[in-house]
Amino acid sequence: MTDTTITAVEPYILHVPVTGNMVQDSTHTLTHWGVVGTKITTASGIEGYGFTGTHAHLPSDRLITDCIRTCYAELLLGEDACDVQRLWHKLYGYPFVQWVGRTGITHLALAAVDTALWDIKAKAAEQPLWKLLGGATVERLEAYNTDGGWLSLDAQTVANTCRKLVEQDGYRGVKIKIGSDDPRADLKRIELVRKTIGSDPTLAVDCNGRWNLTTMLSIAPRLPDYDILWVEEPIFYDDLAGHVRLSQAMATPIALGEQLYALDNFRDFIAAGAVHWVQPDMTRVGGITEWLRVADLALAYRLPVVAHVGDMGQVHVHLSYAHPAAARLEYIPWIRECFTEPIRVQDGYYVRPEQPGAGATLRPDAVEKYAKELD
Ligand code: 0YR
Ligand code: MG
Repeated sequence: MTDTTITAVEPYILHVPVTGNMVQDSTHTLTHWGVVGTKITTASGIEGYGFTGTHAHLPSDRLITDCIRTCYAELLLGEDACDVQRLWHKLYGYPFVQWVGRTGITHLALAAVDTALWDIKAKAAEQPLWKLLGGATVERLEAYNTDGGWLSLDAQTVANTCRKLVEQDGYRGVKIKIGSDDPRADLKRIELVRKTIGSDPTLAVDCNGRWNLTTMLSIAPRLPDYDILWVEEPIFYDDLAGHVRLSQAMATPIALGEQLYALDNFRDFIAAGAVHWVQPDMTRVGGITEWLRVADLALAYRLPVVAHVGDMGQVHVHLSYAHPAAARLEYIPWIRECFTEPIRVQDGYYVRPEQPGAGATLRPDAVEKYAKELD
């Protein structure tokens, strides 16, 4: 048996430039994606990697690595990395840490650790994670592309880029950002994109929590004209009652989940009928362990799961191939070059990974190029 006793926990921070060096949605402006995580070494020499995703703001990224270094590491050293479920609860339930953060920073840190543990478990089993989780439940996992739809691009550029994505690159679906100060301008943007890509490809829109119920209700009746697959984060992330009212009043389905931290939050939204496309992100919900619970919950309600890719798909491709509720997966290519097995989309479908592990193993040259100091 491979000795997977944990001997070292070493956090890291990488800042990797985004496409075109700057993108905006209604709520965020970013120049880099933060790959903030940890390497975990075991007695046998197997190294696990796991990370969360941030908007590459060094002071807040360091809160995450500090949590791993100063609180979680001592709970992990000497433990068997393969006891993933037990260790998740040991860390999550650690009273001192839970007191200061049942969600937020501590949860992003937990996601990095949990992923590294799953990575070790899969490497020890010499299997890609999707295989360890029980095998692929679909032949091909559809990818949809978000990287052409930024709010920082003018409507014509978005429309042209989306046309290229579907006509040349083979995507069957795209997502564009909305949520500007002028909702009528957003409607024009949606109209132009739909006209440009034609009626076949799916078109989703993402408001990133920016609008209120009144604004959203004012444009909702127009959305069916453009055959919108879903409206994502239409109003503020935690407004459960607002989402319930919106889902009763709007014909277009609602997608959300990238800002929800725990199984309990998903239970509330799902049970209330406030979400149709369930979008857990393993980098936010405390890792793979909790993501699988959320996906099981969605399955119990027969709702489709479309992970939000805070990991840019590196790990979610494994989870989505393995989980029967997963319906498709977002694609954004920003951090591919950091990994020994970068995600790949061919003819609109994700290529199934082959390397043992969870897909998070860093290339040394990427670390060299993008690493930031922890102090
Ligand atoms: C960039 N995907 C999202 C990015 C993305 C955000 O701000 O973080 O747009 O997370 O909403 O669906
Ligand atoms: Mg989103």
